[in-house]
Amino acid sequence: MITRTAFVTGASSGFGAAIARRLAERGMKLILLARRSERLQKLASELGVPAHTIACDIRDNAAVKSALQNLPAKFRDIDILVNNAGLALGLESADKTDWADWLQMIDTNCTALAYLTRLVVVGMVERRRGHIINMGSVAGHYAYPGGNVYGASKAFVEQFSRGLRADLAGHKIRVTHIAPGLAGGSEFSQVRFHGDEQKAQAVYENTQPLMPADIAECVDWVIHLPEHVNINSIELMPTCQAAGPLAVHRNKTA
Ligand code: NDP
Ligand code: 8X3
Repeated sequence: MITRTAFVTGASSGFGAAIARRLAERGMKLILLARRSERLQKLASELGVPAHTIACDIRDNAAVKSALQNLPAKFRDIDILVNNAGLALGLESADKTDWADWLQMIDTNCTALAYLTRLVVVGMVERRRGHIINMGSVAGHYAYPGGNVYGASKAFVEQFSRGLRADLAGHKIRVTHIAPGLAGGSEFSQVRFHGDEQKAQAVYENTQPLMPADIAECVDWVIHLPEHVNINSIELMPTCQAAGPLAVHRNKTA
């Protein structure tokens, strides 16, 4: 049996690390990308399958291209690309937000994801084999105060996934978009609130959020369905979460 190769971005933490562990349990070879090298090395040493690490900023096009061109031979044929690296920064309303945060979200969640996909999909088309899994968010479906550019970046991920489906359906390449809701067990909120632990923890207070293993379960499921089955999109939330009503602003009465 051919051992498949999966490329997981954002593997140093949260969803990405859980996905890597799950796919390693399935015996896949892994390519792991994130900025924090030590974390990747540690994870790679624990997986028990061949793993190649790429420690770089995914926004650095030249570094990403060079890393792909220099993949060791046994990792070159990428079967599964999990575009998971991403982040939210800030929860301020549009008039108060930090422009640098907006740019970083767009560069990471949209531009870098599209660039890596553009590079990897060429080989998939040549081999007529592959599965691209893109990590979106419920924030791309439902607007909430302060979600502005983060939500828009995740809406990009969903529409890009649809576009890829349209392009790749004839090449035996599957594309799946996964949109999780409130999820703990990762660094997402610490990153969003720039290291403010109190604010980060408040997000999960008195809830039972999704956990990274729940997302890994979805990835594992869509990959292991028969190859003629393509799950286009999954939206999942913890049971304690649901989409809220439309917002109506009412003027205060005296
Ligand atoms: P984490 O912060 O735990 O993980 C994010 C991962 O992305 C890390 O491995 C980080 O690695 C990597 N990353 C971020 N920026 C870069 C960069 N510039 N270059 C390379 N790697 C980068 O969060 P989650 O696991 O929760 O998030 C994973 C994905 O899931 C994200 O796309 C997020 O938007 C999405 N998501 C999260 C939800 C949640 O509530 N947690 C819900 C819905 C979607 P490093 O810092 O080492 O570079
Ligand atoms: C993460 C979920 O609701 O914080 O994408 O935007 S949310």
